[in-house]
Amino acid sequence: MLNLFGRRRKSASADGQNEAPQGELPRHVAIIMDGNGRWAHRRGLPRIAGHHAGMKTVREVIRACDDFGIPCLTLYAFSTENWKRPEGEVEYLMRLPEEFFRSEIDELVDRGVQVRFIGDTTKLPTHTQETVRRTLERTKTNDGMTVNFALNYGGRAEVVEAVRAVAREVAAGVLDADALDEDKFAIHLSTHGLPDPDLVIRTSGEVRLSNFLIWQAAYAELWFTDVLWPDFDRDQLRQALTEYTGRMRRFGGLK
Ligand code: V07
Repeated sequence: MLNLFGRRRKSASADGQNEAPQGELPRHVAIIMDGNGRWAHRRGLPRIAGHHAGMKTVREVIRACDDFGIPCLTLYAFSTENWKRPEGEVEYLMRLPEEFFRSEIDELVDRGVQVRFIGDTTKLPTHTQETVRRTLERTKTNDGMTVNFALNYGGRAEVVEAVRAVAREVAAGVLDADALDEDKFAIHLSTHGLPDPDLVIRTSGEVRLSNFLIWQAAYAELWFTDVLWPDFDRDQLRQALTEYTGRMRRFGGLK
């Protein structure tokens, strides 16, 4: 059902499935989607089967965030380190954006989701870049939640790129080096226009940031789970959010 703004209304389902935890929700959730390979291995399946299952979780988590009213979600889909994986696996991963586009774009548009990308997409195969372009094109006028895919992303590389941009401004005489501050610096990051992540989630038991949003996550709450990414679902997300709102209540006003 469409509301006055032509957007689909969030329907409160009878089973409470769509209900967000009470309290101050994060404005931006960022997720390191780890454990696809291990999930597949445990089932005697090839790693790519894990990535495929992981893509279904991406769909479910976007739906859940939209239903809960989380305005922004960033997903670490491919890191600059991931090129070191076997060639066949990388090739498969580079097809996932197309597959996702094919099966999900209508629902994303219907929900008013705006898709963005961070990372150096110019180094991706042409067919992947083409999907990135089409996805941006199809969702650019949407005014619902933002889903930000990190593709060929590395936090340090992003910071270095921003430093380069600042250095160019200083060299060109448009910026006084002493006038540089955190806000003026952050303008040059690829997340410009998005709020900093309030909550970073990592699945599959690793307790590290692994070069993900290192500048932006400076004040983020961190939540780790042993659940493998393909097994992550709405209920785990709700758990993470419930813990987040609890922490906010306890530290209310002090942060
Ligand atoms: C990828 C599935 C999720 C688990 C982590 C790694 C594998 C969704 C996308 C995607 C990318 C662009 C886009 C829409 C969806 C994706 C890669 C890997 C490279 F516009 N999942 N997913 N891209 N995995």
